[in-house]
Amino acid sequence: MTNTQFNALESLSPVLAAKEGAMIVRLRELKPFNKNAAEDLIRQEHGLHPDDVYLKPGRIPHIWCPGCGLGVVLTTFIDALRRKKLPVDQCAVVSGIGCTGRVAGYLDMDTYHTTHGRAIPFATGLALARPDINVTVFSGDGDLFAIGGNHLIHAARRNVNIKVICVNNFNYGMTGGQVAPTTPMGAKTSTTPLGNAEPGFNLPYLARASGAVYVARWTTFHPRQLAHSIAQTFDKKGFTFIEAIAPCPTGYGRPNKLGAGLDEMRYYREMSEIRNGADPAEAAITLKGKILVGVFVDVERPDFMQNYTETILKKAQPGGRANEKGQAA
Ligand SMILES: Cc1ncc(C[n+]2csc(CCOP(=O)(O)OP(=O)(O)O)c2C)c(N)n1
Ligand code: SF4
Repeated sequence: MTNTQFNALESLSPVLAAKEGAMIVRLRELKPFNKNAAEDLIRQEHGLHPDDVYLKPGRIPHIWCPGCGLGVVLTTFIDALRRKKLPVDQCAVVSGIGCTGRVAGYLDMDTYHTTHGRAIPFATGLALARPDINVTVFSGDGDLFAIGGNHLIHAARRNVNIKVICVNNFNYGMTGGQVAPTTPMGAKTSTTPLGNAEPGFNLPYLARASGAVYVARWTTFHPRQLAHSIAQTFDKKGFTFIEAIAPCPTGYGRPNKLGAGLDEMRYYREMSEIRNGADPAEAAITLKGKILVGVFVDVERPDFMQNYTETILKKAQPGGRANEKGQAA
């Protein structure tokens, strides 16, 4: 029930509204959005920030908790767009569900907030239909590697031309800090109060083994390197994967006594070791161990579109099978 509906009910029957009010979730209504009017207002109040041209000012303030690392990752993405001078009408961002999935709602370009785990199949369709635009998938570790894990490995195997940015905060942030496939063994979450009994995925190793042509990992303590990596992926053809480790003081920091968001960031600074070119097999994350960061993989191989064109499309043309041994044209 929206606030307007609730207020109408309250004016008709305060008793019923009070009774219902305890049970009904009241949704925050989004004000009608006029970008020009919003920008004018911002200009009058404090002037436009250079990033504002990439954001929907009417959608701010965002929903993220104080100290959350998501704002840093979003800023590095904008930084990369600016460095590459990529026009927003040549970009699309697809995200799944979760705190990270909210990124799609804040960017002022073609963005799609899809269902949980389905950002990659959605982006695959988009990338195949519009090979001329830059398609980025922005989603959480739970979204991409739990419910969406199968989609990710197959898109990497096919080398579909999409750029994946996975924000890894080691838990399901949005739904209450449950254990995720990235939670390090021994770490506490709301569903593993005694410690996680399972090892977490090594995301760069998994992405590389599945076929990604570019694989990097940075933390929010490395915004410049992260922005540089994101910009590099814009120039690559094929499936690229960047893991951005980000503090989630609410879901992960609290049970693991990592302190506030800034303390968690300090922790990542202390624990990170930059090793560009390292074998992703060595990049597993343990509870107290070092966190390898850097660009681990940067290779070339034909992307899905090229393979599909060579293998099927060309042969499907009249006379296209003439060169096949023993086959009539
Ligand atoms: C099919 C389905 N299952 C479960 C959910 C509930 N759900 C919403 S977000 C989420 C986890 C998100 O975790 P992650 O992708 O790590 O993102 P974060 O919130 O940490 O950024 C879950 C399980 C859902 N929305 N849809
Ligand atoms: S729950 Fe975690 S990931 Fe979600 S907004 Fe809060 S700090 Fe960020």
